[in-house]
Amino acid sequence: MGIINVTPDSFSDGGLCDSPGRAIQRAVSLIEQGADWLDVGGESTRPGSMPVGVEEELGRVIPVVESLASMNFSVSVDTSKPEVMRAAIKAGAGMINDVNALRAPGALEAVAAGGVAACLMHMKGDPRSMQISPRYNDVVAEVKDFLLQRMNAAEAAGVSREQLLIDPGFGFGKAQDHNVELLRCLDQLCDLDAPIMVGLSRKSMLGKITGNEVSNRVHASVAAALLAVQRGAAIVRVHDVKATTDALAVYNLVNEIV
Ligand code: 8Y7
Repeated sequence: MGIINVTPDSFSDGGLCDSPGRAIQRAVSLIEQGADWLDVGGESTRPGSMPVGVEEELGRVIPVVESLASMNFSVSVDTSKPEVMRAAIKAGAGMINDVNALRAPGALEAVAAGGVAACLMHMKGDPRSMQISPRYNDVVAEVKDFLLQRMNAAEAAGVSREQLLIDPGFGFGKAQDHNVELLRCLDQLCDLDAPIMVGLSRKSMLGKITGNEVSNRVHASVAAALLAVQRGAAIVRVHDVKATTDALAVYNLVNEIV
């Protein structure tokens, strides 16, 4: 899954597209590089970021979704707002990627009515404060428990099990040890019986390991994506699509995955 950020303040400028035209150009390029999905986002969720209004987010995201869907690309929309979810689904989105796991009032209903896929991501706290000393007794068990609860809530609201994906939310209310433990033990999420999606691309977890700035985290990101796939991830959300698909081509051939 290739990342298309239509925000002026995203964490990694590699995905930055400040006009619909540039977003579409980047999308076509990512598809050519081997992306199966495009994740379009209009609100930055990086640590410390401020919320964006509904109208602002709709204006950034919907024109891009309409164009990409009309080109028959599979479009995911990164949003936590039910209004944006409904408009995105109407515009042709096939997936809602919600870092808030459909906890906003009306979000579960929007996905149930739309019948599209939804990625439920774990986040402890909110983007403003989540990186202030996050604590867990057992990070893997707690993330798993949260995801199971959200899957059950989704099903109770009429979202079918087949619509759901799950994501441990690397960097969302997690210290370095938590992130590493979650990647090491990612296969334990397979018990939940939903496809696993991960976002590790260029994240500070990789900066802490390598000492590299955001602009120089491609190699570490590719390694992390491969480790996640090896442990059961079905979708990797990345900025560097060509580097990742090349690595996965080697991985798949050696593992006889056609
Ligand atoms: C993730 C994500 C971000 C992630 C899913 C970034 C929107 C920060 N991270 N969605 N979004 N998983 N599902 O660095 O890890 O891209 S935003």
